[in-house]
Amino acid sequence: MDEKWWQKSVVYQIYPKSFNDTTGNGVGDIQGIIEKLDYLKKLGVDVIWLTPIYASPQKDNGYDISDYYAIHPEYGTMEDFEKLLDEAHHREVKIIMDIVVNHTSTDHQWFKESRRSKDNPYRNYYIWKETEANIPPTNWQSKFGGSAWELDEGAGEYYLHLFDVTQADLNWENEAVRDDVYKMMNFWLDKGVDGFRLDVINLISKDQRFPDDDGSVPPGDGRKFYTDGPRVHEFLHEMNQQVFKNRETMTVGEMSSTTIKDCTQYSNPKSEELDMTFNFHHLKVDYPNGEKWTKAPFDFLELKQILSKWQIGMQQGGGWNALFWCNHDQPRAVSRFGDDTNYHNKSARMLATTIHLMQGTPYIYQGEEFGMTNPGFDNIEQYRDVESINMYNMKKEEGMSEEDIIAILKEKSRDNSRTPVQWHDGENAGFTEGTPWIGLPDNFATINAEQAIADKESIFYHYQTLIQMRKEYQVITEGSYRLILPDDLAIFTYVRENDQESMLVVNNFYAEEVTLKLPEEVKEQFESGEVILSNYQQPPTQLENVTLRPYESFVYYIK
Ligand code: TEU
Repeated sequence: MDEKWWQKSVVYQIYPKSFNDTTGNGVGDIQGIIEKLDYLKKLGVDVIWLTPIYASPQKDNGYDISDYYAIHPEYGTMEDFEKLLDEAHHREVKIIMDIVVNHTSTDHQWFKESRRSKDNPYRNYYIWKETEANIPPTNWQSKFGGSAWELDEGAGEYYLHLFDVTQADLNWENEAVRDDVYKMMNFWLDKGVDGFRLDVINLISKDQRFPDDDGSVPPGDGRKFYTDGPRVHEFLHEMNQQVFKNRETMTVGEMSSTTIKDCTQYSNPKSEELDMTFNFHHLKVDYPNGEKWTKAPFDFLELKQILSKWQIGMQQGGGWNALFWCNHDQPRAVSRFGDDTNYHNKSARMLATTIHLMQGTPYIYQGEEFGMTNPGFDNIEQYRDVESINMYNMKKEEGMSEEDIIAILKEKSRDNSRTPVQWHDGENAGFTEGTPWIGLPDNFATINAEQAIADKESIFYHYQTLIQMRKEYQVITEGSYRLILPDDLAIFTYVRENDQESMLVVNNFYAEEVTLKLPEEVKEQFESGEVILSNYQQPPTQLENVTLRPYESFVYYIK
């Protein structure tokens, strides 16, 4: 295997707005990130992924960019950013930027020009359609609710926005758009950034017929006409040739509602598109019938099945997975798949082991390394996210009770992961000396970074160990993957294997004790193996009828 540096790396995602505020304005900033680099170095991560820090009206916290070449003033200056790059590189930590090129903010100069007139040179930078009698050009729905088309009175036409109405989709059919995007990406790479996370990059190519969705394939919101669309592989190959080729970059594409087939193509080095892909299928196991806005437990068997299918499928197709439980759009992992109250430490460590020992590049979302939880906001006033607020209004209109809506938001809102990082038990958890832009859960008194560093048994050190293991054990990078006990209702266990080494990973996903009944051949294989990781102080010493304790997790290894 021709190994790439990012195959042995672990990435740490920073959502700057909620990371660390040094100015007292209640919003995190670049200097705040610099302050915490030594902390990240102690954790051992190799790469930082910064969510968007470009100039933006912040309707979607920076995913609505108004100037790709400028830093959002609340976060600091270009000098601050250059300092961050230097300081990170000095510590051998790389930085990848989040690039949002499916859409721009409607405050972007291109859009301002575009809406002016039909013969403006920028008109064709976006997707404009004329229709009769105030009916949107298609029945496509925005991901944040409502029609994906907005009538611009001045322009006299509709423009497409798959996300918020202030996030207008760029027209990738237009070569000038593509050239401008590549130029901008080269600008950041020339500055020294180490790569990109590409926001919803599999949505950039739309079916140019713009048909109505007849609903024959759920969810019938139009996505089948632009997800992994007709020219997406062509565009990404072109981007690769014009931007990434002959550089040591790392690129990860965020793929919405995608397929294994497409993701192997995006990330197989032979196609020369991207290095790896995020997909979200394993994070829809608590969306009954595909519906996010419900309150539901997660389907454990489905979770195992999906993760395993992607492990095997991507390996077979020569692709590469990004591994993750959480990001800034997802609820906190320990609250969602673990027990954030009674088994906080055990379940968070168990979840970390489960995902980190798979094949791919693991991502840690800020605060996950010491088990930050959902805040449990029970009043709509506490929510900030545009998607959550839209949903609240829509459900209200549909007649759902306040109580039911809040119960859903408490579990599903994107704000769950956007609360400030809990650094210590002091005021505002050490995030800001001002008023934080979004509230914090009370549990920062006990769940915080300082406490985690002081406790040798903490979640933090468990992550630190997992990061080191990836460097030490080649089998984690290149080994095959085999799911054991696929039908077991509580245990997620798998084997990783290469010519020299084997690893047996065992995880109890529940608070009840359960007997581990491994197949004979697995027990034999690991009979003289040793435990190299565990979340209990005394892990089992053999594999015959072991009773797993609540959220118990351990790893057997044999060479
Ligand atoms: O998210 C894309 C996306 O489709 C989501 O995960 C989205 O949050 C979900 O569908 C809502 O239910 C990316 C960014 O990560 C997200 O923060 C942005 O809001 C979005 O793109 C638009 O740029």
